[in-house]
Amino acid sequence: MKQSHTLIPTLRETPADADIRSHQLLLKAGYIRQNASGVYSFMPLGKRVLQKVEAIVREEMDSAGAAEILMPALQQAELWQESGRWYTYGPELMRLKDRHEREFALGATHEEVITSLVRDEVKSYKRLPLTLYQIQTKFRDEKRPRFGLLRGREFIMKDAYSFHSTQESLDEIYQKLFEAYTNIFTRCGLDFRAVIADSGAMGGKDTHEFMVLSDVGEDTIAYSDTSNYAANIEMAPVIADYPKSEEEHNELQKVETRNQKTISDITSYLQVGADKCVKSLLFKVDEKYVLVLVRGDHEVNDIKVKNLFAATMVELAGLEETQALLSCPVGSLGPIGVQNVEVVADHAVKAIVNGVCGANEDHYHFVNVNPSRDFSVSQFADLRFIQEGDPSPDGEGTILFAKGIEVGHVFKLGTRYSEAMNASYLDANGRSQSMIMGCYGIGVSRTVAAVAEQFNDEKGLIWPANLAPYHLHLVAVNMKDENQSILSETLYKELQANRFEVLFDDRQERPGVKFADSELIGLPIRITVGKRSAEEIVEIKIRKTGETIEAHKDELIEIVTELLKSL
Ligand code: 9G3
Repeated sequence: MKQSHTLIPTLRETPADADIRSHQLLLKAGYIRQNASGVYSFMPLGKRVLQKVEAIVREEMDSAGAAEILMPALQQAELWQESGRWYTYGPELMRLKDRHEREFALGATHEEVITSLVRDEVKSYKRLPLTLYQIQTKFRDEKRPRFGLLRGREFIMKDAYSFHSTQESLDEIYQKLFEAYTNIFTRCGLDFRAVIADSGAMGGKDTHEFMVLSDVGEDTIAYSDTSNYAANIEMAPVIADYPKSEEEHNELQKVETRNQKTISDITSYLQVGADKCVKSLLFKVDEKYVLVLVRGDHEVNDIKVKNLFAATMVELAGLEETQALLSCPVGSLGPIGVQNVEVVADHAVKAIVNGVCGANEDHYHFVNVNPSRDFSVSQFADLRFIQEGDPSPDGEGTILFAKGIEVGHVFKLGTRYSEAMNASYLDANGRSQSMIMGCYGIGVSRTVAAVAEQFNDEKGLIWPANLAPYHLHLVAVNMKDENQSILSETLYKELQANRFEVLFDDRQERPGVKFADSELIGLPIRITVGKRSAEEIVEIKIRKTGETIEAHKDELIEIVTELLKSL
């Protein structure tokens, strides 16, 4: 492709409103342009990278035995009403009406559509298992779109859905697609981990997220420093045991703690460690209120609270709700003497001896609190976030944290959608059974941004060879110089005849601009036709290392073929 024919609008300045490196560079190098908040156009270079990622995804999904389809983005409201999600999703689900006032959703995901498709076409167990996938645009009206392609409101997803007559069959396809995902992200050159994720009420044994390690990631991964255990921090169970201290149980006392509100106020005012404090938080769990207790140096994991009660909604009670229910401010909450709410506690609370907790009275706390003696809980459970230094849940090593970008997510759905939407088949005995389902997503446009985030330097992007928009950047320093224009045109033809993808910078631009653009765009190899073109000598430069080689045009193909193998 000649640059004088395409559109690569590189910027001299780094865009001010782009907060992370990949977003800055994809804009600055002319790969994407923003249309609206969270809505982007892929420019020629960006579109080619997107296609390279899609090609890898297709190869791996096809070899895993999945069949590609394409479903509509326009989805009838009736389907979402059948699954019930028309009513449970809020403004994030984009909705519209057609000219007849019929209601539609813009597809945020396709469980409803695929289930309605398969229930109409598959009636017998003989047609199962079946795995279908698509690569398609999704719409989610994110509250805070940010970081460019990492969190957009319109994005490209590969979403796959599998249908089974047995759990074993689902387990088998899940494993096969798990491996396909591993291949996909490995071929993209990404540093990723498959982490145990929270699947909501199912308790996490049924879902994994594929996380690219990155400081700009929104998710936190808890991983073992010795084994390959890795889990989304929301999911990671805590197996720490808490040694009970032998000290005497002193007499409970109520002390005045005027204006001491937070755990840190209390620990410094009463000179006790946070690990001796009982932190009490009031949560609204669906329609009821629950007082959740954790040790002062721990944090409540609301996902674990949600899973404990198999709730659909869990949120911290507001100040006025708290005041109304327990007639005291949040800073004085405690479990002692609480009547009208259920109290649950994290295991660590059980081991507290002579601790401190709120007295449910403004400006007062209790000291010498001993859980078994001074208050009762409906149950002790694992309710806290895992922390760095905790033992790894697989019993090997200790936990460290890392930030991750979620690029893939695989679920064992069970019959959640097939039951709600009557997707059933006749089994070998002629009995009607609900199909067992799995679903598997990859953020394709998000993966492009994750690669850009992982591969760049201060000059610009550095694409791995198999994802780069073109393999070679052929740059003629001065197209007015006859030797240079003849040699570069010849090379352009020869390289393409040898099946290299070549971007030819044939513009009438100053050399400095051409070289700066080349570093910014980030193709793996640059071939410069310059001052030694009369001797038919060119300069080869490797973008990743900066290394340059001078070579005669006749050895160019061989050298470049060899170099690309390791880039
Ligand atoms: C919605 C909206 C946002 C959503 C969903 C539905 C996330 C929604 C979860 C999934 C599950 C899997 C198939 C591919 C892999 C992921 N955000 N999810 O269902 F209406 Cl507005 O998408 N779907």
